[in-house]
Amino acid sequence: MIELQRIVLREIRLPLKEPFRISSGVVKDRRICLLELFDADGTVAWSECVAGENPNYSAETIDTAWLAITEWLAPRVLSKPIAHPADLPALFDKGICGHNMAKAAVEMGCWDLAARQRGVPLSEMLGGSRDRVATGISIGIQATPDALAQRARAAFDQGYRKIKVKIEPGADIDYVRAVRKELGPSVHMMADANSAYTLADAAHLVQLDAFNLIMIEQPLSRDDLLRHAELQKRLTTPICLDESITSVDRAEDMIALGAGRIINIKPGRVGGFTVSKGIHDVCQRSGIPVWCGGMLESGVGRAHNVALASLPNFSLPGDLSPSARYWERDVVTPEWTMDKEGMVHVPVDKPGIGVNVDMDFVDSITVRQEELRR
Ligand code: OSB
Ligand code: MG
Repeated sequence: MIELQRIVLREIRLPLKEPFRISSGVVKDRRICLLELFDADGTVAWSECVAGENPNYSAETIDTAWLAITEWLAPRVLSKPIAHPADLPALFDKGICGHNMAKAAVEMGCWDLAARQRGVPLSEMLGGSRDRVATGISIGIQATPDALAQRARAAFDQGYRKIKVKIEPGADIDYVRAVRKELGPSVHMMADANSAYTLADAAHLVQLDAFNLIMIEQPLSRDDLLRHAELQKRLTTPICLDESITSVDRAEDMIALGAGRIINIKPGRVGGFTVSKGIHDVCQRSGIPVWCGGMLESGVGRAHNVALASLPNFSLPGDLSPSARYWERDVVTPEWTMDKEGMVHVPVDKPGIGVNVDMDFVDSITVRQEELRR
């Protein structure tokens, strides 16, 4: 039983080691919202809201999420006991449209809390079955094909098991060709367009079929399921959807329409772990592989993603980079590391998320804080 007494919201500033550029925008410093949740029984849990500074990936931002959590979501969880975190989507969705990342932040915090109350790792609470998860890297758009190829080479040599490169019109075919040439024919490679194309670009995108990519992620707009189905008919490369998949229903629609053959699950995008598990299960029944995407999370968000990625149908490497890829210093101890085989270890011997939040460091980079009480 969860009986939340208070939630502390913090906004921290975490500078990226280098800017991260995708087709829809660039990030230099992350503004990250962390939640600290306090139960009546003394249990304390953590979660991270993955909304960005700007509404380029989805409609949400850190500021809309802050509003949604303080005004609409926190009051619902602070006012009554919750038997199980899986009950939260129903509690949140009644009369509150959208705001999936805000909902996910509260819901995922409650999963960590419930796991800690039971004394089990979050991965176990979620139904995970692995103690190591394979990791891929996501490389932002670079100035030249050669610069991208050098980045990809360094990442592969570090052990990453999947190399994803961001593409956009003007930085696509030549860039992917250069990476494939550098890495050789057998390395798992993919491209992510973050909705940069339209169906009118189909003939152009067909050129990517020459590079044996394991998938192309989100080529068209988020709402374009029918057009993705049309594009998939023309491509041999499997389409993977990211931005488009915001619910279990939408995943079923993708499968029914043939709009994609793989799903990138980001728990923030779909409203939390309950829906993530639902999508995972629907895909498993339909033979659709899934993998865990990333949103430039700090070590708190990473913990939640690693736990989710330990479920059985997460059969492709996730965007689960270790702390040092993005941060000079992460907010958790121990920091997240990747072994030489490109695997991140699931903290299966610790309750909840399995890492500690470095409070002194968090305090030193907190720029806004609000306490919400019962
Ligand atoms: O489309 O997967 C994406 C980061 C921000 C917004 C969207 C995306 C990404 C990434 C980063 O690809 C993956 C990571 O966190 O390592
Ligand atoms: Mg993506």
